Amino acid sequence: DVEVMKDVTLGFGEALQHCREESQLSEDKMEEFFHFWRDDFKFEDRELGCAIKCMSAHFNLLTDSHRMHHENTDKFIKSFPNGEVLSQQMVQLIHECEQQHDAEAEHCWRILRVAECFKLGCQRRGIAPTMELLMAEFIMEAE
Ligand code: BOM
Repeated sequence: DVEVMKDVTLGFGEALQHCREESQLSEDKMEEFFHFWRDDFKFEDRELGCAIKCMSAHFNLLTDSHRMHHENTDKFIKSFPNGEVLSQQMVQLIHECEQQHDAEAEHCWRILRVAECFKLGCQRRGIAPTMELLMAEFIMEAE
């Protein structure tokens, strides 16, 4: 459900401010986290992987080995309206992506690859939020 994914993205994206400094992600590389869903978004910067790692840690979504904490991630997604309709699917998808990229030992690079795989998986399943939906909500929140 694209509406649920929109809310989860905007909620998750709130950690970006906390993580910019730690991850060395410059403002011009990604001013807002929802650009992640743009069709032309490039998964090239290790710093973005570091930022996603930091953002996940901010919400307690990582284990000691820097993999997704299944229970906490399920709870996090369920904390959004109708989150329960997507939580299992999202946890499953992220887990499959982690398995695909398990050979990458460097955490920031691995998490960047997992994020790219997650985005592709969401698009295939038709649960990726549209930019129109994200922009509209983002502007409303800012006002
Ligand atoms: O293996 C480390 C786990 C990190 C997974 C990161 C995948 C998510 C990419 C960022 C997109 C976020 C949108 C919503 C977040 C839901 C948790």
